[in-house]
Amino acid sequence: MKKVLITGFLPFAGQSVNPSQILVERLATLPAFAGKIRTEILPVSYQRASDRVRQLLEMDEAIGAVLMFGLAQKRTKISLERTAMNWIESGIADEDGEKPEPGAFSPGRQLAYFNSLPLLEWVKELTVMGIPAEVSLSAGGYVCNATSYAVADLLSSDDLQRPSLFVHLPLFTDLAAAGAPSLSRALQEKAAEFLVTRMLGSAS
Ligand code: PCA
Repeated sequence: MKKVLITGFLPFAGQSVNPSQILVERLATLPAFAGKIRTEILPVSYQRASDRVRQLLEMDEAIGAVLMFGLAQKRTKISLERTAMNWIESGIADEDGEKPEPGAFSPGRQLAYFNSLPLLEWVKELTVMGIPAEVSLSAGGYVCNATSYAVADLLSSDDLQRPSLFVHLPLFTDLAAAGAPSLSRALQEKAAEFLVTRMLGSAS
């Protein structure tokens, strides 16, 4: 049985929590997924996050798919990212103080990867479950996109044809400022479980 590698991110930019970390740590405790998932919380660092996921994928051949979560605090829906771009462009530094000029993350490599998992179907299923969800065309130009790109680029040259998916999450409503974009923790937990199940079904 193939496992799914599931990643979240540590808090960044002075925030005290990252919902992706909380959701991933919760997934690791669920009996339904015991033995089927490997979880990891990544630092919000271009270099260290991509090095770590690469290391995990190279270390563990039982990993058959990768599901990554991160925070997109201006969004109100669970966003399934269609693309992973070979581009960094952000107004803020990462947690190592790196703030590269806009440019390629991996110079000379493919410009972008487009996800061919059935994202629209999954969005429809989530919507039927009462969970606001969407396909998003860009994961932005910061560490989430770069990490997603690093994984897609690595897996593209891998014989195992392992799929990956990046999912951006809104803030939890109970942790967001009044009126700020958010989505309830309960719905985000349900969405995360659904996506793990679908990725387990897609693992190769
Ligand atoms: N969100 C950031 C990086 C870490 C996270 O959770 C992003 O969208 O790039």
